[in-house]
Amino acid sequence: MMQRAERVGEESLGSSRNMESTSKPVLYTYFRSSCSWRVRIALAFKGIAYDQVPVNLVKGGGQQHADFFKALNPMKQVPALSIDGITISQSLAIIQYLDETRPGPRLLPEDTKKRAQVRMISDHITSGIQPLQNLHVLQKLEAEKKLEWAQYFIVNGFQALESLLQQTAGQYCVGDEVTMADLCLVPQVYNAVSRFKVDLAPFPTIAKINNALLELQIFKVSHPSCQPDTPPEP
Ligand SMILES: N[C@@H](CCC(=O)N[C@@H](CS)C(=O)NCC(=O)O)C(=O)O
Repeated sequence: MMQRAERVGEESLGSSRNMESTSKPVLYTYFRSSCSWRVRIALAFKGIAYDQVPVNLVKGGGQQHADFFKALNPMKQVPALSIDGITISQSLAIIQYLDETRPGPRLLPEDTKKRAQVRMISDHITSGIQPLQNLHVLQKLEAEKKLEWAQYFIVNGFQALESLLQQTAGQYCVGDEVTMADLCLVPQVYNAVSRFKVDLAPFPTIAKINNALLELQIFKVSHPSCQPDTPPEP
């Protein structure tokens, strides 16, 4: 029997072929995926209504490997966003598309130096930390090595990030406005603390910015604890 996400995904895929650009975007997402959370925050920031199709990354070997999803993202990773007649994968590409096409406050600042700093911090997290502790990588390691591996690469990345943020931060990662860098920071910290038990005490700047951001509604509504595919509390 077809899995729910697969069935819903195929229905969404079918209907998206007929979608006008005015249809609601469809986000392929997993509640605990830090990369999906980045995009959920961006959608909330821009005030965009959207539908979610959950792609369970662990159930039955992972629904990211299902044919319907491979057709959307051959890399077999969430997120993917179907919007305006195309499907975009890679969270930063999605966020930048939303920023360039939707009105409202910008996630990439006008100022070129600040924009470079936002991209630097975003890339630092999305290229320099998250891929090294992604599910696919950890699945290649012996069970007893996984935690140590993930902690090593997160702590290594956070040590550099702490120094970078000391130069760029105001209230948030770059100055006092929410930017794409903040959308990368909060999910990475959540992942580090909740999943890999990383101690934030050596990273006071990261911790302070993270706490400030978590007070904002856009981070609350997109949080992994309250998504349609979040399992009920045990
Ligand atoms: N660079 C990609 C990374 C996407 C990614 O790694 N997604 C993870 C979840 S956060 C995933 O789908 N992993 C599935 C797997 O490793 O099998 C992005 O920013 O969207």
